[in-house]
Amino acid sequence: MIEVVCGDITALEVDAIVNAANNSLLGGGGVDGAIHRAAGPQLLTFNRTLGGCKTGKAKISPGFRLPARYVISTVGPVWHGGEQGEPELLRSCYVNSLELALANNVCSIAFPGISTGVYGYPKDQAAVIAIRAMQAYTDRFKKIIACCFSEADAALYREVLQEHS
Ligand code: AR6
Repeated sequence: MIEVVCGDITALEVDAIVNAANNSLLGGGGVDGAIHRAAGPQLLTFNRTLGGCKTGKAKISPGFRLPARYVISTVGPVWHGGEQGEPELLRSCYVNSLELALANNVCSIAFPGISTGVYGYPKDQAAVIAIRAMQAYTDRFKKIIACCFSEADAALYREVLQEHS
C-alpha cells in the first residue's frame, strides 16, 4: 500500500525513514538537517564510519532518538536539466533504498521527495519516478509512505498515484 501523508518525516512511526542526504552523509539542511536534529548527535558519529555514499546509492544507520528504527540515507542527483542521467539516478535512489530496507527486514518505510528541494529536481517529474518505483515494491512491504512537506506536494503525489494506478 502506498500512502501519501503531509508532515514532518522525523515524526513518523515506521521501521525506516529515508533521508535525502549528500555524498558525505554528515548532515546538511532541509530534511537531512531535520533528521540529524531529531535523531541526535549519534547519527553523525555513526555516519562517519560509513565512508560517504555515491549518488543513486543508499546506506543504513540506526534511528537513535527517532521513532523509526532505521535511517536509510540516499543521495539524489542535482538537477542539471535532465540530460545528465538524473531520471535514472533518482530511480536508483528509490530502488536501492527499498532493496536495503528489504535486506534489513523493514516492513514500513517513508520517503521524502528526494532531490526536490535544494537539488532542484522538478517536482512533477520526480513524483512520477518516485511513485513508479514504489509501486514495483508494494507487495513486499506492509506500507510505503510518500511523506510530503506541503499540501501542494501531497496533492501532486495523489494526482500521480491516480494517473499511474
Ligand atoms: N519532512 C519531510 N520532508 C521534508 C522535510 C521534513 N522534515 N524537510 C524538508 N522536506 P531537501 P534535496 C522536503 O532540500 O533536494 C541537504 O542539505 C522538501 O520540501 O531536503 O535532495 C542535503 O545535505 C523537499 O520536497 O533535499 C543535501 O546537500 C524534500 O524534502 C541536499 O540538501 C527534499 O528537499 C539534498 O537536496
